[in-house]
Amino acid sequence: MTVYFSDGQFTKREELTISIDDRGYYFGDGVYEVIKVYGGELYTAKEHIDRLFQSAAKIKMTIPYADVQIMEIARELVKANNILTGHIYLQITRGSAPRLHQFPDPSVQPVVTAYAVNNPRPLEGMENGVPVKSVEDVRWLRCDIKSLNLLGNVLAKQEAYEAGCVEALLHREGVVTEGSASNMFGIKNGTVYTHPATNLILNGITRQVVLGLCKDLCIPVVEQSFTLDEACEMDEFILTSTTSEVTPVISIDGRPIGSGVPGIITKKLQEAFALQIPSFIAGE
Ligand code: PSZ
Repeated sequence: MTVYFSDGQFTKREELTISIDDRGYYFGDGVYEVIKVYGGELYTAKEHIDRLFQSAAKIKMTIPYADVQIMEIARELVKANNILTGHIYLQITRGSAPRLHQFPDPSVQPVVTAYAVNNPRPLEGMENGVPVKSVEDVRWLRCDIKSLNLLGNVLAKQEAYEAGCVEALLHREGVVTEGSASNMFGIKNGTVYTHPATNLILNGITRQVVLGLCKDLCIPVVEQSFTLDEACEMDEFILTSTTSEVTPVISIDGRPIGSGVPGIITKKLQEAFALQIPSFIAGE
């Protein structure tokens, strides 16, 4: 039995109801987070919950819970669903009210929904690397908000999939921003380059972990944007996300990166990443 959290309580999936008037449904008017679970433990949960509150504040929405309560809901879902390796999905919409663009009356409470699923680590992609396709980034200018409005991301991901790639490498007029659901890093002559955490990207929690690992490993980092042409000339390329961890990118638009196989710095970062996840089990 799958246990969800909805409307202030834990509910069976079959018994969960969402209103037709939910603003998430009409407008994508809400924010969300995905938190990874390793060995039954939440990973970087505080960072994700802090970002959830920041996203909510940026869209002028007040979450009807304290951060510790959100953490407790996430923990409870892990327990109730026996999650070992998987993730929590948590979303908050501006509530349910007749369809008008302007905010509803303050008495309308935001709707918090969450669930947990088992989901194995994507070891094949992490080991062998993945191809990406460049796609024009046509999203709005507040990509720093983890908003439910994902049409730009969805269309980009689909375009990549149709080209046989697993991720879209987004660029604004030739300047690389991020992936449709990941952050992008290039490595050239031993230095790691990635787009700075501005309004044009989501400042990924995994991105921040990887930047910390670079520091620990004395790998120089430059948080500066680079072009699509420069991306193709990198020695190594990486994408990161909560579920993809550190995944090597082996080609862009069919052009191999470096020698077309995961590189040395990529492997170093993957190793360091694996060592800091809770309950790390070698080879899992
Ligand atoms: O399961 C999945 O496919 C997931 S879980 C998280 C994501 C995808 N993506 C998060 C994300 C994103 O949507 C965009 C546009 N940029 C960067 C990221 C990476 O953020 P973190 O590392 O916090 O997951």
